Amino acid sequence: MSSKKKILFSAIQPSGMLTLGNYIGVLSDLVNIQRNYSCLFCVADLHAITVRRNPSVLYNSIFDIIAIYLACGLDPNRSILFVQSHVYEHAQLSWILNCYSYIGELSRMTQFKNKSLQFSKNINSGLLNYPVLMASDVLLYQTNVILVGADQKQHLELIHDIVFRFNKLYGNLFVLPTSLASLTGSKIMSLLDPNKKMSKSEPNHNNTIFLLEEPSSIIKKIKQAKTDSDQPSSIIYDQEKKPGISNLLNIFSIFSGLSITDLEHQYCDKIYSEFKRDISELVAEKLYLLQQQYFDFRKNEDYLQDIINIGAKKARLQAQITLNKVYQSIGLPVKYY
Ligand code: ATP
Ligand code: LTN
Repeated sequence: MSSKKKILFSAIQPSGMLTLGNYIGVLSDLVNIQRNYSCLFCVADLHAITVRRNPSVLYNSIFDIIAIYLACGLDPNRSILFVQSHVYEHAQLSWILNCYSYIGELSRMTQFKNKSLQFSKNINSGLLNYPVLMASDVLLYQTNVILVGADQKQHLELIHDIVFRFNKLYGNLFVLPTSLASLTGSKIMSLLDPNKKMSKSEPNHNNTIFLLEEPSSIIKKIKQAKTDSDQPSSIIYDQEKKPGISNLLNIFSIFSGLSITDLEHQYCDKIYSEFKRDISELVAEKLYLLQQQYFDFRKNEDYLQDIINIGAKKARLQAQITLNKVYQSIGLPVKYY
């Protein structure tokens, strides 16, 4: 990695089938992003075990995500691609940072509250400490820029609080990261309830487009997506009054490369069904191409394993430098290998 470029970190949990939200949030612009930053891409498997998972499903999802990253243009010679649990320093730093995080601030996190309701029989302390592990992911690499979807804002604020707290006590040890919301910075919303985030753990699959979904099913779901009830129908971006059409305009804009204003002009005298036909065909076609690339990578698990072995080695070299500095600053002896 070139030392002149800023360091960018991004991660995806292997918590289910990836969605269009994940794609637009963090995967759609990887080629450009790698040109501009020194990148680390991580499969956040330790984050995923905050919820009970079937071991073989979890194992396979980790390799699925590696293959998706590659299909989206991640170049392993240019960027570091690794699995979080292979770099032990994440868990070590996380323990230390837990001692600098407060139960009050962690229990106020919206994601913690939502997941506690969703998994009310398993409100484990990993769910509460989840954002501290996320802070460790980022801070270990002296990350300048975090690539995350717009839904992670609250966790980023917590990372800032931890950095300020730690740096105030021990000097400027951690870099204060900023966030890069890819392309539009949009949060992609659920198809049938555009006031809710599109999520892989959503039980009603009609709300979500999965990256590996059949083209015909993608077309059907977009055609059924909730639009707004104003008459006559108008294809105008207005997040508050027209959340359904605005969500589809965001998606259309990313997939077509056209601005939202261009799309509004192009469809000013068209009806919702024509608009939906065009966007659904475009999304289905582009995702079909992505799927072909994905299947090519996914069938060679040995190759994927080689990539993550190399990625973990490179990531550890960087992570150990930061962890040693943390040890020294808080009074723990450093172990030299
Ligand atoms: P879950 O639904 O299980 O909580 P998730 O998809 O929200 O999963 P991750 O897999 O960890 O969580 O998300 C990976 C990245 O994709 C994150 O940076 C997240 O912000 C982004 N992302 C997820 N959903 C959306 C969405 N609807 N719109 C934009 N970005 C998203
Ligand atoms: N919590 C994130 C995934 C994640 C992450 C990270 C994102 C784990 N560690 C570090 C950016 C940086 C989510 O989207 N659910």
